[in-house]
Amino acid sequence: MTDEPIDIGVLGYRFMGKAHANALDRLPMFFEDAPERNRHTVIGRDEAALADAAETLGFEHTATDWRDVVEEVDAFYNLGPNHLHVEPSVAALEAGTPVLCEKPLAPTLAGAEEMREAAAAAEVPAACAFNYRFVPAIRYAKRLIDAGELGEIRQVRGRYLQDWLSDPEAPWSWRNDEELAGSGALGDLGAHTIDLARFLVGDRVGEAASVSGHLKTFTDERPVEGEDGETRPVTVDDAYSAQIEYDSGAIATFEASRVTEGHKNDHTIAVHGSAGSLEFSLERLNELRVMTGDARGYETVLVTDEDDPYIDHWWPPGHVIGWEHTFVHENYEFLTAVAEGDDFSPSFDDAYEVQRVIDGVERSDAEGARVDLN
Ligand code: SOE
Repeated sequence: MTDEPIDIGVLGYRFMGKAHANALDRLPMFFEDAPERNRHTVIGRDEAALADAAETLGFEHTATDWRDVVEEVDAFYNLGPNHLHVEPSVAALEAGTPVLCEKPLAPTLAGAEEMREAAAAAEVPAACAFNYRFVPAIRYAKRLIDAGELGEIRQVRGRYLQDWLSDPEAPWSWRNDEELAGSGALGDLGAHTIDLARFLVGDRVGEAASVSGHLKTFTDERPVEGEDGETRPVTVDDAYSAQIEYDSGAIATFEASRVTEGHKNDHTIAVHGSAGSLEFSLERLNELRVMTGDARGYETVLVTDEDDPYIDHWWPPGHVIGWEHTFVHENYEFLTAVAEGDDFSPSFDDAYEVQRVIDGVERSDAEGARVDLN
């Protein structure tokens, strides 16, 4: 256990940078037993934007090269685009610096393997920021499943639907490029669902044993922002669907899309067993629909009681929490693992298992057939 404040270096300061900086800012007031931490250095390329970000997000220093930071801090947050996940994270781990890396772990399975091996050699916490594991209702669902309330797990059904790329004129970004992102909706959104299923039922169904998948791109090129008339090709999926069979014989059906009109950030997962079912929706993240025992239908449980996961840190029952709170819970657990030298889950090993399924979906789509993952 270290008593010195944990100096944190963060690569990236936009969407995820703000989500994690906000989480760090909440810890003193709501998680009094969280390890002392310090927003030490924020890393980026544009010095002017970086200076603004440092002030807005509360960082003491700025840097334009992660190589100057990863050995100087006590924890390295890699919140950069997917193509920047491998090299900086491996360098930090080789320097003995714990890492929190945004999902998906890497654009490719080979890159994920390199990160997993560096984490195994480093023996410090190496986390992948699958933040939906830190929703109280998801933790409540895992308690029910682990207690056997659903019986033998047979099916998982998950989908993650967004609409921000529905407009073919929505500008091109790194998320549309296979070299930079690895995949589209599959890795960006599907990774969350694949991991969440593994978190909820992995102990009972084992790992994914086979997968068949399909990738679809509806818009093949997109305009480059600020470059009148210039377009770039879209080389990743707008949508994917997949069917998985786990070691136990349980099956899963997953899909995700970034072109589903009318769905903003619609992540749902359902688990069905021999003795019951449960369903979760991110759009109603304080609730869990549960059917167990002799119930004749689903019951909606409001997961905001003081003995529900994390809720005692926040407000009285019924004073609901939101998306941003999952990052507070995740940062609390990660920094506690860093301070106490404990393991952290979801780890790079967990994230590698997600990447194995992503790679399987890509191979199945390319081959037009189901593929074994073992
Ligand atoms: C995509 O728009 C995205 O930001 C994902 O990258 C995040 O992981 C998800 O939580 C919200 O949507």
